Amino acid sequence: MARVFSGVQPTGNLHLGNYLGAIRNFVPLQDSYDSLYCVVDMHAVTVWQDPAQMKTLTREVTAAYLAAGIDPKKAIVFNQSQVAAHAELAWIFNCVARLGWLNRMTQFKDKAGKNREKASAGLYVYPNLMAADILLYKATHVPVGEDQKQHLELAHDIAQKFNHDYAVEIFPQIEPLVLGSATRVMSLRDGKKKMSKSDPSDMSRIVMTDGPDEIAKKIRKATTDPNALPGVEVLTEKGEVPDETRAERPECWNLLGIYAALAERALSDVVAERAGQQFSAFKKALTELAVEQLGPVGTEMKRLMNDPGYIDSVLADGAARARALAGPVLAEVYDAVGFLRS
Ligand code: AQP
Repeated sequence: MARVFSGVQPTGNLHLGNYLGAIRNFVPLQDSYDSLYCVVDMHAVTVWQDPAQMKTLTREVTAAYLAAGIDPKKAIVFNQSQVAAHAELAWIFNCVARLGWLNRMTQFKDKAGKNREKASAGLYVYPNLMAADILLYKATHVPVGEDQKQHLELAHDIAQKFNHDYAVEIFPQIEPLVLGSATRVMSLRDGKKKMSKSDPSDMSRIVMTDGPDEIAKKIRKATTDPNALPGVEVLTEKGEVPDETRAERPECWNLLGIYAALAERALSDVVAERAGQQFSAFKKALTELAVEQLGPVGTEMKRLMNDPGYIDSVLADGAARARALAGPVLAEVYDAVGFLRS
């Protein structure tokens, strides 16, 4: 069976973008793929994390996976730092990836900002660790939001260079699975910025554990423009939003996209239904839908968070199963590299 790997960082503020762009899409895959879903705590510490919060936030991502419908008996659910082979393979990949490749990564540029000299070395080699996460299990399919596509291309290049340099066929081709219609959910305050955990404004994102009142308030206050909702005539023949059209009303298209994704309907269908409507009415409908879809997931997350013993047992079981898969692949890699093992 083909294998899927994906991960989410335990950096708090899990939001609608993480849910629609990644976590929700993991669920159906567990029935058709051998699946590993990781809480990537080693990625999280590439920027400063409060040690007093890390364990809670690791349990929170695990709770989000389970509450969304991931079954830990079918999929392997674990946190990265419990499987040392991730770091071991990442070191090999640090020696395979070229500086020129890493210099092109836009996420490093965004996260390091102007103060590049002060960024951690870990943040710079983050994509190499991500390549190791996937390739340690010879995973071929990686469900992610659109923002991770560049990192996956790099992982693919690392795999191919390793195979080429060591004249082996250890690593497979990697295919990104950018699924659903909300592959890039934007901030509720600024439709040109992606919805993000680290945005200083809480009003920019709907958090997975937000209750009905918080969801209603955030949607009511979401930035919009004074015009009514557009009709299908502005869409392409395939029902897509042309880039120039999106750029004219980014907040409007973001809310329509969120509605379509939550309802699991085609965007063109939603646009046809809502054409000419005022934002006040549309925001009410969007609030109802968001509360209906997210409410049960948030409630279940909170219930699971009250049972840390159970969550830790899921992670321990997942880590043991992950180590059993990772060991032979790392041995194959070390052999190819020529490391002496006694
Ligand atoms: N806005 C988004 N729309 C769609 N998908 C998204 N993802 C993140 N933001 C959006 C997807 O969520 C998965 C897990 O992401 P992560 O935990 O690695 O964190 P991130 O991408 O760093 O998340 P943020 O919110 O963007 O955090 P900060 O603020 O730290 O930059 C990935 O599959 C990602 O594509």
